[in-house]
Amino acid sequence: MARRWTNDLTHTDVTPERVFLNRRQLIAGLGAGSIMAAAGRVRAQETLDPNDYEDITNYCNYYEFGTGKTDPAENAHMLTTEPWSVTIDGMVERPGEYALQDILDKMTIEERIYRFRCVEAWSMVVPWNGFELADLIQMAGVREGAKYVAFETVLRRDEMPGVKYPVLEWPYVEGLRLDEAMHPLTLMATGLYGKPLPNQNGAPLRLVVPWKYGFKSIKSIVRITLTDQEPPTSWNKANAREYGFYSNVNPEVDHPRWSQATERPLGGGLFSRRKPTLMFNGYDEVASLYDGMDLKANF
Ligand SMILES: Nc1nc2c(c(=O)[nH]1)N[C@H]1C(S)=C(S)[C@@H](COP(=O)(O)O)O[C@H]1N2
Ligand SMILES: [Mo]
Repeated sequence: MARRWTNDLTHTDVTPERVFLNRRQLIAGLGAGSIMAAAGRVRAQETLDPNDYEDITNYCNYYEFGTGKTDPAENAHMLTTEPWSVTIDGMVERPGEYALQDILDKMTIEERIYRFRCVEAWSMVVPWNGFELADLIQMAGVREGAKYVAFETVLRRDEMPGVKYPVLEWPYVEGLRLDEAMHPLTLMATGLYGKPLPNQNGAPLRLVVPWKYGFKSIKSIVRITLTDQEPPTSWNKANAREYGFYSNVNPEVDHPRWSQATERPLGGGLFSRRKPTLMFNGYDEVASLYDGMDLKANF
């Protein structure tokens, strides 16, 4: 199938490469003394790739494993990710429990280098591996009248120490409008940086919607339900004033407690400078999905 999508990013945009280049520039402009002074705050390795791989995998949110920044990295190994299946139900032609292995056998895994921007204003460029959500939804077949797609994360009290705390209502749930879900940018990720997804990043299957804030990217998905009603979403249920259903990256709509006009690229340490955030995180090709909509009211 001819893809309706082209990437404007390459491996040189991936977070570790950018850090590497900034470091070179900075070091060129610094005297030896300031390099030594900076060494405590900046990694002194020749290449930063292994550390930056740690940055994206450790500075993560997976509240089912705890709310501390390092809890998911410490606890997520408890999650059993094999065997895995995804129930696809609701307004589909072929509802049922789909074994992940059967899904993967039918999908072409490709690499997608996407900007990824969290609501807390940090950003990265991440090489994901995965397949288009549209292809999975087509496998189950869309029934007439379906308008939304609801997603659910696995809930296992014995494997997820964070779910004894009522930080959120469990299981974690998310949702997209059907046209957002069918957009070729919308990815079901199975890996990152050329490796299988680490548990804390949502193994074995997580959503990536690169023009929306990071919390839309629901992890470890076990259920996908097509409906004609806007589905509830975890962060909206927790705080409707701060988190809307759409959650499109929008520099003109601030979070009630902070500005969304700029972002801080992650992994840079000393080299990290705020830069302007782009509408739809730079993915202009999705703008037509929202023609005629008030994106301040539908934040
Ligand atoms: N099930 C589940 N999915 C989740 C979360 C979570 O706590 N639980 N956190 C979200 C938030 S707030 C963000 S920013 C991203 C972080 O993804 P990453 O850790 O892979 O960078 O995952 C999202 N998906
Ligand atoms: Mo987040």
